[in-house]
Formats: sequence, structure tokens, C-alpha cells
Amino acid sequence: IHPAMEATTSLLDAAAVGDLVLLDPLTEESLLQTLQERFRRSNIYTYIGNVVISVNPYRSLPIYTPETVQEYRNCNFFAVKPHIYAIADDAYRSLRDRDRDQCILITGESGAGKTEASKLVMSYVAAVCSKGEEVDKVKEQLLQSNPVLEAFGNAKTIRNDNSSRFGKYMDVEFDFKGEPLGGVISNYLLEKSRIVRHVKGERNFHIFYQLLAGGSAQLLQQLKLRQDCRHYGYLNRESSGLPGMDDAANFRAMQVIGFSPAEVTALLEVTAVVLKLGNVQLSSSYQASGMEASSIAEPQELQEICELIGLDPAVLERALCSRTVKARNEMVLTTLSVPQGYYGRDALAKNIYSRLFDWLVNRINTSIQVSRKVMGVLDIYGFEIFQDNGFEQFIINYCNEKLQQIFILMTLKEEQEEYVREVPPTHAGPPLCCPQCGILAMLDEECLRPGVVNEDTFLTKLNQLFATHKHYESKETQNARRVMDATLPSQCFRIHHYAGKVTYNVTGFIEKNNDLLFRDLSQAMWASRHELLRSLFPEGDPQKVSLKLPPTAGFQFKASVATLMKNLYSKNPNYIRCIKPNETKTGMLFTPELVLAQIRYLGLMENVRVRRAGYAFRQLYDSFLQRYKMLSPRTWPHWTGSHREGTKVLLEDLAFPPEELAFGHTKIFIRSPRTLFDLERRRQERVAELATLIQKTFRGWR
Ligand code: AOV
Ligand code: MG
Repeated sequence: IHPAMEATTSLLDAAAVGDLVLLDPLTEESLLQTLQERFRRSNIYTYIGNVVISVNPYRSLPIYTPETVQEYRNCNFFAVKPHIYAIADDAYRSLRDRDRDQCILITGESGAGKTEASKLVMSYVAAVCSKGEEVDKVKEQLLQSNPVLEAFGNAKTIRNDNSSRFGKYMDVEFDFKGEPLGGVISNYLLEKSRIVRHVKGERNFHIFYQLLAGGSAQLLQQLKLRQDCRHYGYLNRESSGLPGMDDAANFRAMQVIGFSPAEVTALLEVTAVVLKLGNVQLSSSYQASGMEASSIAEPQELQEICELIGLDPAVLERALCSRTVKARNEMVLTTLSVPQGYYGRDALAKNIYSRLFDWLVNRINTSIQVSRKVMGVLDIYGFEIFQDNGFEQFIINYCNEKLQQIFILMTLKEEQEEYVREVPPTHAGPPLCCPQCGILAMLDEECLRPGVVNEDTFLTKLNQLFATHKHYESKETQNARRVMDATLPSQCFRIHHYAGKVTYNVTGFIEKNNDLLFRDLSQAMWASRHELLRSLFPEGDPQKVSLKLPPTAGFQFKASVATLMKNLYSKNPNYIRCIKPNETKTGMLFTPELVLAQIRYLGLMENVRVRRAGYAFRQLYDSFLQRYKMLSPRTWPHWTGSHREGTKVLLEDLAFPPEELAFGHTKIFIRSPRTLFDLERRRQERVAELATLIQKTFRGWR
């Protein structure tokens, strides 16, 4: 049997169809069972039309070899086994040959395999586009940006050992021949609170552990660092190493393409400063006036930081322990209490790191940026629910909710564009109106309100605003609705997300949204002689003191997500929907309940239904005719007319009911899976017949 034929047989294998559109009967159970059976056979990829579902195997599979790449190159989507390479190939060819900008949207909860999927897409595209010195350089830069960004932007969480703590959208740009020219990366709100705090069992960003474990003795000495991560307050004191992740090797393998050695040094120096800031201890002393004031407890760490960044220690000490405030049109220096001092110190560390991260992304962009036709790959942080959910989870889940909405909108749009007939839009339903936008707006309002602001008033206002909202709950709205629920504490609100209910604790919302950094600290940073660090704090320039408040974290995030959505909407979408099969990161383990929940919230049933509402199967005329032309004496062995005409003739001879078929401009549409199965069955019979015929002929010759 021809390999292509075997593969299609697997696409139509009744126990485990490769395309869920062909599922018969279509029920939640049959869908789940199919995914499970395919997973058991190590077929982690399954289609719904041109959407790829990927179930994380948590084990390395031998399906990403150069031979596999060759197999999918210019393949016919339906002639080879479902694979992420097929969608990458399809997107790449549409971009090259049909000149349509593409985007690849990868969704799924935390740990479902989005980041791995995005890397597979990138490496596939890099492997299939043409070669040449110039092109190779671009490809290398594009691929090499990954390890650095992951080192600085990923961390171990409870849900994923290599969890993305930032959102990433990367446009890869191609010239008219389909050769990559460069790219632009956009990053979305890094979870910077992780710098100063993380829960037990998690870690700070990978880079710190990598640097300490992998940096040479000389480098560490230059950066004034100690190798033992237990020495650093910001790092996990209990566990540092991770099974399956070699920090030292990762650090040594990391190459920052296109950076000068001086830039790399500067980058690591600033990283070291962040780590060391966490060890600056404050102690309280009493001033003559009897006021409590903080002072630096042990000057060595501060001293070393200042040596690294070329700053007078007295300047930094003053900025950490006091603050200039305006009182009656006069600037006066007031002392800070110890908690205020620590607050300022942590805010400084978080700001340095997140600005350094932005700088890193920008710096990578300047070395790879051009502008032609583009293919965008979106890999964001996945939906997540922890024991304790705060501002960060709210932001991350908001982003996922938006993406789910755009998925629904875009699938409908696409279906309507492709069919001549209209698809009744009732199937997927309009995207639910979720209260998050309103919550962010209210948060901004509270943050900008003069006077004492606190989270209690914020929560009270939310309760008023969403008193009757179906997807919002709090102790107060529950009381009003007479719901008894001991699981919802009073300082929390709960949102019914598409992917599940999440209880958010409002503590920290205002502070994190304000993202306040005392001006004295940014001025101190600007005063340093470290060029990179200085460039991260332009507002520290005393000439440029602005009285306007900087935009809040939530506001910036909302705006950048809105831009992203607009950008995606203008492109031709390709979807990869990732599924997490178990909670324990175990290889090849499939927990049906867990997968079922994801099938539900990803809306896979609706997806299949929408796809089937009109025509279940569609294929380009040429590949269709190629596959089935043996079924009619008029098209076999050669058809000389157009592919469209040939397909018409062929299907006439097979006498399918006319309502089963529709002839589009470039594609044939087949309504029900049964017709396709029928076609496939007839084809197999005919192949067998032809084989016997050939054998007989051969015998005759002998
Ligand atoms: P995520 O990006 O979806 O989570 P990852 O892509 O980081 O999830 O995947 C989590 C882990 O699952 C990886 O580190 C691999 O060990 C494993 N894995 C995923 N896909 C594959 C695959 N195709 N083959 C083998 N192993 C795989 V988050 O970033 O947390 O939302 O914020
Ligand atoms: Mg990720």
C-alpha cells in the first residue's frame, strides 16, 4: 500500500478517526474516546477540519525528525497523518503562494504544550524554506531568540516546570519567494512579582539559577555573585535544581545572537543587580525627633551593587531609605519606615527586571526586523487556576478569555467566507460578555482616585457594578442571592471564565496595578554610570520630571491585547489547540475527566458542529481528482480537462445525491462523512481490483 493511502486510512479509521469532523455518531463520549484511543496509539494530533488538536504526551516522541519534515513538505493535508507540521506547512504555503498573511494561534491551559508547539512550528518553517547564507543567518537569529527569552521569561510553576510568565507574539517576515527576512517579537506583561516572591514549590525566573549554576568562576566573580543560590533572598531557599532541566548546561548553551560581548556583560550585570537587591537588608533606627527611620543594615551588598553600576552608594542608600515629597510647594526629604523601605526596594527590583526584559525583546527585534508578508505565531501564558489567585492570574486569564472570543469570532467568519451557504451562527453562540474589562476599568478608577484607596472600596464598587452579572460572584452578591457558600472568602471575587470558575483575592490588586516606583529610586538609577541600566529609567532624568501619572499596568495590558486582537483578526488564522492530559506531568497518562473538561471549554463539540453544519469535507480539485480518478472510466487513467470539470464528471458517474455535493471555485465540498467513507471504500476496492489486474498481466507476460 502506498504510504499516503495508509495514512488516509488512519484518518478514516472508525475506532480513531484523524478528523473529528468525520466522527459518526458525534457525541461528547465518542469525541473523548477517539482522542483517548489516538493518544494510546501515540497519535497526539487530531484535526477538526484545519484546526489541530494536540494532546501533550509529556514524553519525547520520535515524530519530529528531519525525515518527518520531508514527509510533510508540500504534502496534501488529508493524505498524511495529522501532525502539527501539516498545519505549519499549510500556513507557510498559503503565505508563499497565495500571498495571505497568516497567524498561528496556539491556545490551551498552562502546561498543555503551547510553547513546545510554537517552537515546532518555527523549526518546521525554518527547515522547509530555502537555504543560503543570508537566509540561514535570519533563521538562526529567529530560532536562537527562544532560549534567551525563555531563560528570562519562564519559570517553574506548580502547573508547568517551564511555564511562560509572559505572552509572546512573533511575526516572521518573508519575501515574495517565501524566504524569511526577519521578524518582530511583541511581549505581553511579564509576571514581575515573581522577582520578589514565589510560592513554595515554584521558582524565580530560570535565568538566575542558570547564571549561578552555569556561569564560570570568573564570570561570577566579575558579577560579584556567589554560586550558592541559597544565599539569595529572592531565590527559593529549599529546592533549586529541577529534574529534567540542567540549569548549568542551559546557561552554557545559551547564545545571544547578534549581541556584542559588552551587551551580554551589561545584561548579566543588571541581572546580578536584581538578585543582589534582594539581599539588601534594612534595619530601623530612631531619629532625634523620635520618628522611626530605616537604614541599611549591612553595607556590603549595597556597596557591591553600586560598584557594578557605577553609582555613589550614598545616592542609592538615600533613595532606598527616604523619599522626597512635595509639601506646601516645597520638596522635603522624609524618612521611610522599614516596611516602606522594603516596598521601595522590591518595586525597584521588579522594575529593573521587567524593563530589562522589554529591552531584551527590543534588542532582539532590532537585529531581526524588516517588513514584508508575515506569519505570526502567538504563544501566550495559558489559563491557570492556583490555590491563591491574584492580579497576575487575573491578567493571564483575561488574555485567554479574549483569545477564546476571537477564536469563536474567527471560526465563524472563516466558515461564512468559505461556504456559499450561510452557517447558522447559533451553533457556537455569541461570545459571552465577561466582566473582566469592567473590572480593569474600575480598578483604574480606584487607582487614580485621590485620597486613601484600598481594596475594600474597590471590592464594594465591583459588587455594586456586577450585582446582577451572571458571571460574577462575591460574598456580598451571594448573600443578596441567598447563596450559602463557605468556599468564597470575603476579600475575594469569583469569575466564571469560559474555562472554569476562578476565585481572585483582591489583595495586591491596587498596588500591582499602580506599579508605583518612588521617583527617588528611578532618579538614583538614572544617576548611575551603567549605560544599559540608565537607559531603562528615562523618567529618572530630573529635567524630565512629569507630574502626569504613568499609565497603570492593567491599562497598558488591555491596550496591548486589543492591538493584538486587531492584528490577528486581519490575518488568515490557523489554530493549534493544546490539551493537558493529566495533572502530574506524567508521560502518556490520559485522565478522561480532565480532558473532557477541556473538550467542553475549548468548545470542540461546537467546533465540529459548525464545521459540519454545511459540508464536512472539502478538498482542492486537483488532489481530489488525483485520489479518486480511478473510479470512473471517463477520468481513468488520464483526464485532460480542468480539475474542476474532471471532478464533476467523476462524481456524476458515481451517482451521489446532488445535495451531498457543492462545487466551489477551487474546492469540492462533501456534506456528510458517510459519502466520504463510501468514496474511500470504493477506492480501496478499486485499488485491489487494479492490483489483481496488474498481477494477471504480469503473469501473462511471463
Ligand atoms: P504551555 O506553554 O502550554 O504552558 P509547554 O509547552 O511549556 O506548556 O509544555 C509543558 C511541558 O510538556 C514541556 O516542558 C514538555 O516537557 C511537555 N511537552 C509539551 N509538548 C510536548 C510534545 N509535543 N512532545 C513532548 N513533550 C511535550 V504555560 O507556558 O504554563 O501556559 O504559562
Ligand atoms: Mg508556555
